[in-house]
Amino acid sequence: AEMERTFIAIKPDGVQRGAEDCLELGFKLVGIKVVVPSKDFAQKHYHDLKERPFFNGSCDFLSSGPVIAMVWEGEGVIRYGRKLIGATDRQKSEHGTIRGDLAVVVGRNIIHGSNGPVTAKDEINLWFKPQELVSYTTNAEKWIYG
Ligand code: DAT
Repeated sequence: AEMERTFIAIKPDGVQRGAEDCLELGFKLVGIKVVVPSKDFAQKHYHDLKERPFFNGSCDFLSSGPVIAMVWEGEGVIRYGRKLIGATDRQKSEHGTIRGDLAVVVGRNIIHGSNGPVTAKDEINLWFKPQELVSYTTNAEKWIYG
């Protein structure tokens, strides 16, 4: 598989509930920062949902407090990240997923993860400047990738 990068964010409810350490991926963290997104910024992040009835509410919510924004790197990291996060609606999330275990209602679901390579690229560009991302090799990589 291709080495890829995904954008993951702990949303304001996840930060307030102390879920910031709930991500234990065997992947490489290449960018992280704490931001309070403006409403305008949240609208850019959720632009795909512009026509949906919950668009405004989702943007208000995302901009309501600190978000922990991250970029993770590895083979298959986009799909694996989504799997670990669980379904949008907590009721449809499996046990052992972050949303399945921690979320209660659909609009308050703790965490965001890019849903594919195109959105991952867009979201990383929106949230991070290139110089905020690092490239490095971990000692574990030769064991992980062979
Ligand atoms: P995801 O966050 O799983 O990628 P999405 O992109 O479809 O899901 O929606 C983005 C956010 O919008 C989601 O995390 C919570 C909110 N949302 C989605 N569907 C909703 C609904 N039916 N009612 C209320 N909020 C919703």
